[in-house]
Amino acid sequence: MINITFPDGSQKAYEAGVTVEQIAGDISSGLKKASVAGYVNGELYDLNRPIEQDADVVIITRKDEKAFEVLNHSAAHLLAQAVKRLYPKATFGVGPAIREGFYYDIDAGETIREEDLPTIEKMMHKIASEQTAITRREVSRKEALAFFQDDKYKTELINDLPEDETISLYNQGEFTDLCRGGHIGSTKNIKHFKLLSLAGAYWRGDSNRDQLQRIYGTAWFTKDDLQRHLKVLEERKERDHRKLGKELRIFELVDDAGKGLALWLPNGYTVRKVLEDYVYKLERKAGYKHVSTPALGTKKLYEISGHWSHYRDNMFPLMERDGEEFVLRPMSCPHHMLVFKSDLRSYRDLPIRYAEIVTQHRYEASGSLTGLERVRAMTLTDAHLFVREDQIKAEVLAAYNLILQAIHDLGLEIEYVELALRDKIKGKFHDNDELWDMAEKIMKELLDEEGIEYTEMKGEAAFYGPKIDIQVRTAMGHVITMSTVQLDFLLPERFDLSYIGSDGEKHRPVVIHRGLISTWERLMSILLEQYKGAFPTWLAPIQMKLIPVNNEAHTDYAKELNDLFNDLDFRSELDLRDEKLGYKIRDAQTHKIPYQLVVGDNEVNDRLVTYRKYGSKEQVTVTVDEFLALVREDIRSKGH
Ligand code: TSB
Ligand code: ZN
Repeated sequence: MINITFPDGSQKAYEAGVTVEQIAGDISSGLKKASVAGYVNGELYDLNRPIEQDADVVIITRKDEKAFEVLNHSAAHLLAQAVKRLYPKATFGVGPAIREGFYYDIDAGETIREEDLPTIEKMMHKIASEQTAITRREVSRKEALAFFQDDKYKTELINDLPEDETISLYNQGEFTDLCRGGHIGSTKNIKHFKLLSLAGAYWRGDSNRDQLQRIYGTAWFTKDDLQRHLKVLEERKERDHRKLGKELRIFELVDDAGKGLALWLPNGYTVRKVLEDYVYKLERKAGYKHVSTPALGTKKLYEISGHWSHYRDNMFPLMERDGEEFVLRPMSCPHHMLVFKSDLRSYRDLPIRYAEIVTQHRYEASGSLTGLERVRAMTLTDAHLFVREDQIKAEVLAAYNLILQAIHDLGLEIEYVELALRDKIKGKFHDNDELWDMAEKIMKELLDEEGIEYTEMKGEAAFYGPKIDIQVRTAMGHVITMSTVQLDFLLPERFDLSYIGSDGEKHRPVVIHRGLISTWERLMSILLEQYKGAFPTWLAPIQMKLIPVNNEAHTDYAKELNDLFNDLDFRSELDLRDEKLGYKIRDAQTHKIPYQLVVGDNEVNDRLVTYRKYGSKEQVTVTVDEFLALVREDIRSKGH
């Protein structure tokens, strides 16, 4: 007999070999039905895995988040089994559960197409209806290697497992997978699922290795939950910045221009210009000085900074002409170091904050490029702050708070704050442990002192130091970095920067790298998705559209208004196209223009404005002055 202890402290004796499912059933039949897996002494256990010794047991039911993960992980196995039946030559990479579903990386031996997904899904349903038990078996490393001897991916995974790791195989019918578990007991429990999409994925995320095909799907416990989720996905598609960017004529990505090299169209450029003015003013007020430096630099500059040895994979290849070597810059920090060095500095001059809206180029893997979200040519709202050691915390905090203000002004929401630290991967980070320890300690202390909640991410630091990254969630559901504050003791040393202290001696400043609101590219992708393309008035490319009811009778007055609005720095346009009124109104509507002004007899005769605000059905008639006042207030408040 073994002793089972429950979360409330109560205990009960069972025969050794009892399962979580039996224990749940012993408590109530309802619990048995709702149970999905269990924690046995903290380890995830399948419902049907025997418990052999005394244990603390927590039953995981459908309501728990973990249950969703278990279900989706089992759905990934079901997908692999179905693919194997349809493509007998298929081998598999990894197939985990993810936030809203699952995926499996597949080498099918031939190309799977989007149109094949329904067939695969049908096969999954067929296998599910076979009601096969999903069972676990622990094996030795030797057995595991023998079992997967013809499968190079699984063989590599097995060889990479730590020596003391228990290796387990999961079996369902003719299909067996290398897997830690847990799983859902039987294929019959996987009923409500859908395959969603197909993408390319490199084996182990390494662009030098095999390209596999990744099938994404999602599985739920009830039909209703699945339907609801599919609806959310549909709505998200409507928000996809790639779709909106095209419809609203914000940007284009054209093959002949180059992958990840976006063309900004007039509407997009206008928003960008407004944002640029906004950033310039915000930074000036906060004590930043603006500089401008070239997009091209010498190779030597990047050798000094360390980019050449740590960041070269992300850089476009070297250019050479008449014995001179150039690189297209991936970052502006080296230039800003030189700007700092261009003069003698005293402790009284610090902090010095150099800001620049920087166009830079990075060679991102082609598979990772996503609309405007991840591109190869980008313009960053960048700054480098040169500070004394006693100023570090105050300046990091002030930079962080300025970021919060900008994010608030833009109406965006932070998903979470991440503290990106180094790990021991060779070559990726500079190797002065002392500087790393110091920088990481300061960042942690600061976040703790300020009560800022954060998630630590090892291995995500910049090569020169730790970063506080502010993360947002995109409409498609992935989390990306919006803003960043980074602490750097390395570049000041490499560039031999100094200032004269109050003691008359030379001292080394510290550098804080700061990205305010990301790059225009990434920011635009986030804004489009956040606002579904309906920009608040202060950002809207066109703020008001004037539409005369009758081109002959009403044009003069409409033109007069349009001139007045433009003179007052509003972005106003007059629609004089030879089209029907209804068409023009619909057109202004599809372009999500904040104010739509229809000019007819009434407006002309009484010198009035009749407007309709985007998103409202109501037509409002006011005097010109009233209209100006309300638009001014709308712009001033940034729509808040
Ligand atoms: C902040 N040297 C620092 C700078 O001083 C730097 O470049 N940091 S960074 O590498 O983290 O990049 C800054 C920001 O640029 C990121 O936080 C992210 O918002 C944005 N960004 C990075 N890569 C891309 C890309 N490929 N496409 C669009 N935006 C990007
Ligand atoms: Zn920098």
